Amino acid sequence: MLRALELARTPGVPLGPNPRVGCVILGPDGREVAEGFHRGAGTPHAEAAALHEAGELARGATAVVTLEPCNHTGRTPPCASALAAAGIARVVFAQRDTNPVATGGSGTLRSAGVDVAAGLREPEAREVNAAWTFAVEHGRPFVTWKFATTLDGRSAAADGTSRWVSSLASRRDTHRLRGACDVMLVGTNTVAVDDPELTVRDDLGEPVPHQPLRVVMGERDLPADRRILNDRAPSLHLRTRDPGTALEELFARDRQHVFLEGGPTLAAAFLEAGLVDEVVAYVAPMVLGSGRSAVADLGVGTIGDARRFEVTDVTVLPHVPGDTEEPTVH
Ligand code: AOF
Ligand code: ZN
Repeated sequence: MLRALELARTPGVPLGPNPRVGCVILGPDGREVAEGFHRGAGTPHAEAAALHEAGELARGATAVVTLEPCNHTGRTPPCASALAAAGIARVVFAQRDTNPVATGGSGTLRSAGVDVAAGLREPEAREVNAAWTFAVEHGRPFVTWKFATTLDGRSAAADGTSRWVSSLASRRDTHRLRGACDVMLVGTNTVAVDDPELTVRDDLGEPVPHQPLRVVMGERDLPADRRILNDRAPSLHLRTRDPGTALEELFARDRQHVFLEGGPTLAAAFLEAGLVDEVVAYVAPMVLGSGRSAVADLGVGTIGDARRFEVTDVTVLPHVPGDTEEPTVH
């Protein structure tokens, strides 16, 4: 299973709607006879890749898979039946597949006389596909809210200036995090005021190959000259102000991880709806005493009603030589 997990994590697989899955086939003497992993939506599943490599050696063998074999004909045929048809005697998998379209592989395998064991190294397998797992289990994408403030929680000075937010270290960090998501989300107001491009760029400012979908939500029309509508990455305008509706639409489009980069109003809407799952806060070592708050009024009047989170990680972002901006803590 450790080898199957390693296969699932093979670098270079493009981020897409499908989970990353690894599979190892062991002969009757316990030695590996074949292995495979999934290379992205539309390509063979891990089990199919391993069965292909195993050929006749699959007969009487054990398949070790990081995810329960699928039970459906989607972009590819069902793996549960393929494993049984190939003569696999035993399947050991880590994570149960609760994806409604694919679930039920264990039952199909058992009915075909295959011995099935579940749950080996399940936490590691869930971690490989954390966003996919969350989305399948909650029926909506996972939401990471990213924002930057001063020590006193201001995201811009009274005159609207906020240039320190673009410290080189925090910008690099943001691009890294954006690249791991499949949606970047802002409101129409941010697009009107800041006109962000919202692409993932390398240090030379060039867009990287994988670009998350750039999404603007809000009922207002967007002027056609906005950078978010340029052709450097795909973009989408969702004409709703309701966070739940927006997430529903994104889930329907197979999106699993939203990077929320909007301003105070959008942040407040998601927090109020209880739809922020993770927070990435860049805190600059400066105090303004006035200026725009990072979050609009949430209707919290007493401390007991505060929205609370747990600290999981604190990193001091090192100052990049030559950068004139202040260092930030992430
Ligand atoms: C994968 N790779 O190795 C396994 C998957 O319609 P499809 O072919 O895109 O199927 C996607 C679903 O199949 C996926 O969400 C998961 O539930 C199941 N198993 N998927 O992409 C694999 N074993
Ligand atoms: Zn499959």
